[in-house]
Amino acid sequence: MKILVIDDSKAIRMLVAECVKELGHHVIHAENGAEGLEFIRSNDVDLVMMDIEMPGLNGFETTQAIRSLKGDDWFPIIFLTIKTDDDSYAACIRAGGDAYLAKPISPKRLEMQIVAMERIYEMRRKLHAVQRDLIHANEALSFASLHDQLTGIANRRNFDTTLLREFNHARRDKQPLSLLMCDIDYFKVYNDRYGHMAGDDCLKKVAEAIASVPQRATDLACRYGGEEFAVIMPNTDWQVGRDLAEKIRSAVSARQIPHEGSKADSYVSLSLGLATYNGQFKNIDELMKASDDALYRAKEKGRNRLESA
Ligand code: GH3
Ligand code: MG
Repeated sequence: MKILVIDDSKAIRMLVAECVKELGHHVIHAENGAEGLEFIRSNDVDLVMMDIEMPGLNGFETTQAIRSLKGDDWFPIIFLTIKTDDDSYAACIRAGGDAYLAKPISPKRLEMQIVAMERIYEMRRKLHAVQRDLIHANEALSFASLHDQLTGIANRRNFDTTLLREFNHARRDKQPLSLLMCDIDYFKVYNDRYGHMAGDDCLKKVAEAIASVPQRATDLACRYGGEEFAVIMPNTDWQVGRDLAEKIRSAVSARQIPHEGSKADSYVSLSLGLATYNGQFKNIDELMKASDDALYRAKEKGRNRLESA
């Protein structure tokens, strides 16, 4: 443990340091409350042993300052005091102390007090480790709940909540909102020819290509389902939406993923449908229907192209 000893008496500090070092702990000295507080402000400590009567801040004041500085980051504080009456003991505990040792200090009691505090320290360390693991597990869970396992981009659930939120923003702020639906051409044929594993690999590359185009933090590329992708583009008008959609189509073509069974191109290609909300749709279903209809037209017209509403 890293033990901070705050006492204006050098003799006491030396005595404590000797005992503590023998137990294999690291000791830091501070001559007064202000110096101890300064150390704690920028360093981690595991245990504080502190005199009560000191020039400047006394032990109680220093303890209160430490507790308010550290908030939930608790560590034990042991007072070293000549006052052993009940009132002094109560004052120690009320001030935020955890134990006290009477002066003159008995090395044996000091040692045992540290052993007892070490047990609490160890429990606290384990608790922190479990807490850290829980935080990581929570982060991983929340990422998994919003991202597609295969491609790593946003999933359908993420799409649904984001589209609804952005639609409401667009309606309230009277801003455009573009929604692009993308579908891989002849993907069933691709799977049949190259196998399901190669199909999965293709989906990953296509997702990466699609997600590489939109640059704004508010844009969201999603795997809508199967071999269908969607891109939500808030504050994006029809013309800019079209430019981005064309860039997405080119980005996928540029990956040059061979697709011998496709009648649209010799490489994997996308058909895309864009719709831009400008106040004309009552809800997201109408916006989605408009981009779906545009996608359908792109398929009808021969695939590997963009159609927009
Ligand atoms: P179109 O050009 O009209 O879009 O035809 P298509 O073959 O792409 O469309 P269709 O809906 O007929 O077939 C989609 C295929 O996508 C069928 C399905 O097996 C495949 N697919 C969907 N999800 C996955 C997946 O996660 N992995 C793989 N490998 N294939 C998938
Ligand atoms: Mg398809």
